[in-house]
Amino acid sequence: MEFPRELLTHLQAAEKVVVFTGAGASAESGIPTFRDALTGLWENFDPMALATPQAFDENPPFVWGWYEWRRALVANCEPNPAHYAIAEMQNYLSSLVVVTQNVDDLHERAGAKDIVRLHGSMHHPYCRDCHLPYTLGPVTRGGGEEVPPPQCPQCQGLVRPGVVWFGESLPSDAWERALEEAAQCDVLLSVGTSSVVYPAADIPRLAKEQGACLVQVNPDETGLEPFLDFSLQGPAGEILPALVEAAYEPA
Ligand code: BV8
Ligand code: ZN
Repeated sequence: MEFPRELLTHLQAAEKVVVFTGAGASAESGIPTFRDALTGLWENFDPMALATPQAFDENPPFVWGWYEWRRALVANCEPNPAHYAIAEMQNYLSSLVVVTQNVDDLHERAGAKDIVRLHGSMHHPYCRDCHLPYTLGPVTRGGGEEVPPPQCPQCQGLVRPGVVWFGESLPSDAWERALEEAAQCDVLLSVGTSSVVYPAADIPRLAKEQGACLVQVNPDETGLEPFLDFSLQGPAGEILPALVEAAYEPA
C-alpha cells in the first residue's frame, strides 16, 4: 500500500500524535458500529434513543440488558490489526495519545497506553444515585434478554452503565485532556468515526486549527473532508498496519 511521501515525513518528524477513534476502529473486531442497525430485542430502536438516561430510567432491565449483550459481544471479540497498529505506533513516538469515543476495552487489550475515554466505558458501571463505582464480574446474561441492573451495595440504588449517554456531559478531566492534546499535537489521525457526535467531533477540527496535520482513515466519507490534509480511504485494520510499517519500519 502506497502513502504520500509528505504524510510519511509528517509522521516521522512528529513529536506528538493524537489518534482519535470511533466505532469504526472496532468494526473489524466484529463490533457493530453505531451506524449499523440494532438487532434482537432492540432492533426497532435507535441507539440515539436507547443510549440516554431517560431510556434507562424508563426501563432499566431493557437498557442494562443491551449493555450486557454488548459487553458479552466485546468479551468474545479480539482487538483487530487497527488496535495493534495504534499500540505499536506508541513505541515509535515520544507521545501518542489515544482519544477514543468507544466504550469497549479493545484499545487496552491491544496494549495501548495513555487512552483518553471521552464517552466512558461499558466495563466500569456506577450507582445512578450515589455514584459508587460497581465491579462487574464476567457477563452471565449477555444473550440479548432484559436483565435487571445490579443494586448498589451502599445505597441500594440502581447500578448504571459507565458510559456518557446522549444529553449527558463528558467527563471534564477527559474532555480537558483531549482539548490539550489536540491543541499540541503535530498529527491527528481520525480513525473510524462518522464525526457527527459532539462535542467529540470538534477534536479533529481543533487540532487542525492549531496547526496539526489532519489525516482521516475511513472507508466512507464523513463531515471532515474539507479540513483534511490526507484522506486514507479504506478499513483501518488494513491501512493502519501498512501506515505504521511505511512510516516507521521501512524495509
Ligand atoms: C452533550 C456512549 C450536552 C454510549 C456515545 C441535537 C439533538 C439532541 C442532542 C444533540 C443535538 N445536537 C447535538 C447534540 C448533542 C449530542 C450529539 O452530538 N448528538 C448528535 C448525534 C446530533 N451529544 C451529546 O449528547 C453529548 N453530550 O452534548 O451534552 C451537555 C452539555 C453540558 C452539560 C450537560 C449536557 C454526549 C454524546 C455521547 C453519546 N454517547 N457513546 C454508548 O456507546 O452506548 S456516542 C456513540 O455514538 C459512540 O460512542 C460514538 O461516539 C458515537 C457514534 O459515532 P462513531 O464512533 O463515529 O460511530 P459511527 O457508527 O457513527 O461511525 C462509524 C464510522 O466508522 C463510520 O464513519 C464508518 O464509515 C466507519 N467505519 C466502518 N468500518 C470501518 C470504519 N472505519 C475504519 N475502518 C473500518 N473497518
Ligand atoms: Zn449507591
